[in-house]
Amino acid sequence: MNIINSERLFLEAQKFIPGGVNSPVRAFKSVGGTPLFIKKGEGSKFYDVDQNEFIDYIGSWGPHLFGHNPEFIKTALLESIEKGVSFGAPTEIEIKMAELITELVPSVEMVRMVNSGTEATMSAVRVARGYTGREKFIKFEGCYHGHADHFLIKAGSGALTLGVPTSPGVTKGNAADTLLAKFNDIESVKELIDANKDEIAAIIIEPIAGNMGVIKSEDKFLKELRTLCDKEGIVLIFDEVMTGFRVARGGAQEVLGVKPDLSTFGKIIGGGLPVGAFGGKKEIMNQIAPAGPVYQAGTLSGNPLAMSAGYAALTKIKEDSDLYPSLEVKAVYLEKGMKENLAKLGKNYAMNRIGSMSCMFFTENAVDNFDKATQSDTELYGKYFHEMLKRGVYLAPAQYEAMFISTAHTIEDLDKTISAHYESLKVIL
Ligand code: HOZ
Repeated sequence: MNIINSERLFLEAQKFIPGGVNSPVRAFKSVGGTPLFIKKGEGSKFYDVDQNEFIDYIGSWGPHLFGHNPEFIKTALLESIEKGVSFGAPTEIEIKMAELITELVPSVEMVRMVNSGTEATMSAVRVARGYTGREKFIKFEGCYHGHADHFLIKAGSGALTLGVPTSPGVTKGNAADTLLAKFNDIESVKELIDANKDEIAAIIIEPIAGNMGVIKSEDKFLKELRTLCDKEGIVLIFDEVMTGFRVARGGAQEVLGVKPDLSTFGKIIGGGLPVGAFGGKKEIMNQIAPAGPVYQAGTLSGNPLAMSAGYAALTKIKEDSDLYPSLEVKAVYLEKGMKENLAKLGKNYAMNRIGSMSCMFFTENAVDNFDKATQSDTELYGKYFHEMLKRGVYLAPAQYEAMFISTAHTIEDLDKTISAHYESLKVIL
C-alpha cells in the first residue's frame, strides 16, 4: 500500500502539532506505523491522501450512523450556512433540538447543549456537585469520560492505550475527589459509599462501556447501582456519549432498562459535528445558570450549524423505523462471519457486541470488566490492524475502542470485511 503522502504529511504535522495529531489515538502509536491522512468520506468508505480506499468502521468514533456525508445532513448544513455560522444569541432550532432529545430519551426532561462529550461530562458532574452540595464522585476503572482533569484517573480510550490512564498534570486535589470502583462489581461501589458517607455527589458510568473495548454492564449490577443512588441521595449519570442514539433510539438506558438522573451525549447529536449535551431531571437541570447558581456557558453552545445537522440526524432517527433493526441485521451478519472465521482458525477470542457497536478482544477469556479487557494481547491487535488496513478495512487504531457499523455498510462491504478478517488472522496467528 502506497502511503507516501501520509508519511510526508505526518512529518510535517509533527513540526507544528504535538505528536502530529489533534487527538492521541489517531497517531497509531499503539499499533505502530504512520497515521493515514484522510481526504474525503462517502457512505461506508473513506479515502486517504494517497488515493487508498477503506471500508471505515470508526465512523468518526460513532456518530456516523448513516455513513459519511449523507445527503440529508449536507442539505441541512448548506441551508443553515446561508444564514450565518454563529451568533452567540439564542436561535429557534435550539428549542426544537432540546424538545426532540427529551422526546427520544424519556429520562431527559431538560437539556443543555455544549460542544463536546468532555464538556458534557464535566458539566454534568459539576451540576451534580452543586445540586447535592457534595464534592466526591465515583467513576469506574476503564470508563472514559473525556479529558477533564478529574476523569483522567484510570481512564480508558487513548489514556489507557498510551499507558497514561492517570495523566500527569492532574492535581492531587482533583484526583482525591475521584473515587474508583470496578465495573460490574457492586461491592466495590458499596465499599466506597460506606467509606465516604454523605460525601458522594455522583456516580458516573458508561452503561455500555466503549472505551475499554465494548463491555455491557450487567443487569443486576446496573439496577443495584440505581437503588444505591436513590438510597444515598447520589446523582446517577450515564455517559451516553458513544451509546446515545447509537445502540437504540433511547440509548443504553433503553436497552438496559435503567433510568439515570442525568445523561451525557456527544457528536452523534450533531450529526458528526462538534456537539455535546447533558440533560436529565428538571429539578437538577434547573440548578444551572441562569436558572440556578451552577455556572456553565459557551459561545458555540447550540451553534446553528451543529444544531441543523443534529436536528436532521435526530429527525431521521425518530422517523426511520427500520434504522435499528437494519443495523442489527448487518451487525449480526458481521459478527457471525467473524465467529465462523475464529472457529475455523481454532480461536475463541472474546467478541462483545451491542447493536452496531462491537469489539473483538485478543484474549479467549470472556471480557466483562477492565482487568479482563487488559488481558488482551495488544501487540497482536496491532498486527491485525495493519493486515486489515492492507486489505482495505479501517478499524480503530487501538484495541480498547469500538467498531461501528452504519446504514451505509453494504453486504458486499461486510463480506469483504469477513474475508479480510480471516486472511489477516491467518497471517498473524
Ligand atoms: N477518544 C476517542 C475514542 N474513544 C478518540 C477521539 C479521536 O481521536 O477522534
